[in-house]
Amino acid sequence: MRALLIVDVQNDFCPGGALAVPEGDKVVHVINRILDWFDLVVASKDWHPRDSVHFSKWPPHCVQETHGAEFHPELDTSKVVQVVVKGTGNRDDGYSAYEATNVDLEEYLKSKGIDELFVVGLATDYCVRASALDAVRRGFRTSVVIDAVAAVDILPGDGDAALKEMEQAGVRLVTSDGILCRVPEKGLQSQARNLKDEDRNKSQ
Ligand code: VGL
Ligand code: ZN
Repeated sequence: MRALLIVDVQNDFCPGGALAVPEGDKVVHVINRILDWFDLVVASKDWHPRDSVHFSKWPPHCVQETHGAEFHPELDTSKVVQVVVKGTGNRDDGYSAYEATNVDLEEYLKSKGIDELFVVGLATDYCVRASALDAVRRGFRTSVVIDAVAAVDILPGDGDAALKEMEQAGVRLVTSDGILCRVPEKGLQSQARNLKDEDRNKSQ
């Protein structure tokens, strides 16, 4: 059973928000496009109290019950069966959805028979990274959909470095096209090669 984890696709992480990820909103339509492929869809929210030591590192963002903490208005949440909230205490924590305070995400997913998790959302170099690494540690077959994530990139290249780190930890990097074709892209390439070989054999 396969689940999609939508990480922090909230107004404050999108252009115009308090901690905007460059092109953060580009992930929205990609996520909407792949939703139907999953048995279960879960979404996380960064959900901070007004006063948090987390805000000594970051501009205040995703404060509980504010507009900035709401999902992006175009995100299709109709298939989301569980919202998990994290970063809810006055601590610098909650980068991983597995640190959610309203639900034990690992227990929840395992109780639903989920063994395969696809991670999308914001931001590649923080909460997507932490969530995907935690998923691997907890024994889920884990993939990140690389065209459905975007990075803060405080230093240029942070997002790419995070993807590389995740891959080295055992996370598979996939694309939404790859998912919608239901075969990995390498598979497509080798299929194309086989076809060409067949053509050659016929003409010989
Ligand atoms: C995040 C920085 C601070 C994230 C949350 O969702 O990636 N990044 N809080
Ligand atoms: Zn935060």
